[in-house]
Amino acid sequence: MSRLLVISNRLPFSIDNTGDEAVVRQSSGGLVSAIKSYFEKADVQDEGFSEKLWIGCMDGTEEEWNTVVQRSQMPHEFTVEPLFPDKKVYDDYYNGFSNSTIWPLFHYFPSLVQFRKEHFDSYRSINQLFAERIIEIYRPGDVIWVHDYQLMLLPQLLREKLPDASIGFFLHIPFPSYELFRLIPTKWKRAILNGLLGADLVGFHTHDYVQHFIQSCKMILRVENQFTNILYKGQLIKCELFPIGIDYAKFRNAITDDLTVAVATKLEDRFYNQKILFSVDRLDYTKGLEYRLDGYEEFLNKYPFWREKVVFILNVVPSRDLIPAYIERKKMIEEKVSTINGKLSSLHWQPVIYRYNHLQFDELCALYQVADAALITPLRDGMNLVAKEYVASCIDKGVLILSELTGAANELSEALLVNPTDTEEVADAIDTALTMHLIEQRSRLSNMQRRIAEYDVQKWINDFLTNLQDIKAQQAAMKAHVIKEENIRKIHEDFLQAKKRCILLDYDGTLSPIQKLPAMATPTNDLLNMLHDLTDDSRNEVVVISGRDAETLEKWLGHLPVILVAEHGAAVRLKGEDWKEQATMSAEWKERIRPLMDLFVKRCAGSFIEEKKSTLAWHYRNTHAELGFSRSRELRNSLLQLTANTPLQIIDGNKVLEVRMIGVDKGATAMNIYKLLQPDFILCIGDDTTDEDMFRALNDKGYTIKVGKSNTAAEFTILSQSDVFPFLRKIAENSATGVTAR
Ligand code: GDG
Repeated sequence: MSRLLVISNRLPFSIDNTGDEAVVRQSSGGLVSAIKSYFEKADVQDEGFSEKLWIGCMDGTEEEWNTVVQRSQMPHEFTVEPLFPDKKVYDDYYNGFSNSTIWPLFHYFPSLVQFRKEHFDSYRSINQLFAERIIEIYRPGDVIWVHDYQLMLLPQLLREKLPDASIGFFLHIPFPSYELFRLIPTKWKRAILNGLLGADLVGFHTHDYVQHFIQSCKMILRVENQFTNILYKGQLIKCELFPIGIDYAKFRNAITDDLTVAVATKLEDRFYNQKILFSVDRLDYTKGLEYRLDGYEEFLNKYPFWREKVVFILNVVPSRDLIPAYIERKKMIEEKVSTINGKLSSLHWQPVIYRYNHLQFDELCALYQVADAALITPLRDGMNLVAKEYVASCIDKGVLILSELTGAANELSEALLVNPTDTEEVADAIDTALTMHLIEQRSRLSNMQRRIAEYDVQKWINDFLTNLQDIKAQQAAMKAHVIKEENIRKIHEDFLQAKKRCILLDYDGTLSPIQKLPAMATPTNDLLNMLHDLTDDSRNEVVVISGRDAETLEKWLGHLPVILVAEHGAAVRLKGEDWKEQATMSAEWKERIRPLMDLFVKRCAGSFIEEKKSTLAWHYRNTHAELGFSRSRELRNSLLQLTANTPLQIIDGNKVLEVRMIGVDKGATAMNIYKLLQPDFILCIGDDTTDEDMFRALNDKGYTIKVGKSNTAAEFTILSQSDVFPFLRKIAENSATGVTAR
């Protein structure tokens, strides 16, 4: 049975040195809450894992850890693998790149972002440290699940050493829009995307984050995607949304838990004649605490009726208190609390009760249960578990006021959704919440509770792991098509036995790599020599079948004894003969099509028209990736209208739209050549969508091979254009052997 390796920056504990003896303390935070509940609850056997390991950093030294562990109770549900990085490197990685670059940028605070090379270098070193330890621990069959923004380089570092491993990655914070992501220096942003694409499955909280990530990959790495699948370095990678859930049962069970009931009763007694407004967050500028306080102050000013009848319990949990932006924030919040309390308190009433501390679980649940409303108003939040935990804890009353800028707002639509910076809207929402009829409160709560109960943390984890398994299965199915040594051997055998062989080869993307401009794809000497070797054997007929015009093919390959097919079959040059056009066409139609293509060249910078004898092509490979694609769809629609009821067809190629006469395609042309030559061996290789016609026509007659991974009618695939040459070389060598043997 396989093991589950969960990797996160920190382990879910810290060493507390404040007492007489150092002890291990549980830490709080969204990621820890989720994974810990899963680990504590899940029956190891049910989950299909023989063991669960949690790998993460610990502060202090290994010796301290060993001493503390002996004294403290460690979890028995999972095995802990602590890492002890160098303090300075860790500081630059954690307080530096992770929390002073990625965190502010991904939460839309570009003004707080620092770009420092030494921070990024340390980020890379710590990711490398994780990679080394995981590679040591890894056993084939293990499932590796990497968590969060501190470890975005790790999946690729693992992939390089463990090419077959199942690697999942989940980002707990937002993935920002491309406009923000592109602010990162080029080398680093490429490294981050490349790092993440080392995973088989990349998970996010919301659809928007998935789309932002795919857009950045397309714009920066120029990768291709099919819906939420990305093809990268020959690997299929799935990007999917998995909105994180909570341990619903744990919060429901707390309702009857003695300790929690005792705290809740005390709170109710203390505030028996007051409504309770509650919030709990880590201290973080993303949580919008100053705006929240402004909104509350505005509420007390706009609705003075509520003075002395409401109290706001604001619990802030210490976090990242070495980073200046956090220290400043704490000061600002504390000043604001003092101002509100100073201005509005009476002898019997204090409007804000502020705590800067960690709450025990029973205290947290009791506060959730007694609060008449929760005020959860981050300026940005990947998801926000507090909102879900509050809803889960409500018994027969409670209103959630939630920022629309949290991931949770997508699922909790019955909350009072507010823009956190709009203090008047927040003030009004507090009033609406506190005056809402109980029937309405319960109806809103029960809808949200049903949803949260259904997709709890257990479902979230299972869903992620099942998707990871599925994508591995899809990759395996795709790999089945990838040509293997045994297939190549069989092709060689058939080739050597054949008396008449026909080898049909597409040019761009097959014999020659795709270039920025068509004119740059001139054949190399190696290619010419290889074609020459192939044609040296009189049993071989080599056909270069291309979308290029006859003039270019003649210039580049005309001296070789090969059959040349130009413009997908519009013109053919048999061996030793002149070019023959397959259909006599007037070029008149081009005059109607060209103005439309011209218009699109103007509307899409980087696109250009290629005019061939019987084809007009609009290329968009050098354009802005998304704009180019969307303009190509518009142009295609306009062309379809313009060519309706005419003998013209539109061919959707690889970053090119072509217009030409119906009936001229590589499939029909390949069939004509087949009939003419009557070979007993056929090998056909191509990369483009236009080559699919040829594969379909020849599939039952010989070997068809597609270059690149995507859906194809061909029997085999070769992963990259650079692999075509060695493959053909092998055939050419055997062919030469054949010549010698004759
Ligand atoms: C990140 C993303 C995403 C908080 N204070 C105490 C305490 N907590 C627990 C809460 C909750 C968790 O910590 C906080 O989770 P959030 O989701 O609200 O926020 P982040 O820590 O920023 O989490 C976030 C999350 O990851 C999961 O993917 O939702 O968007 O930023 O579970 O209950 N627990 C206790 N005492 C406290 O004082 N016991």
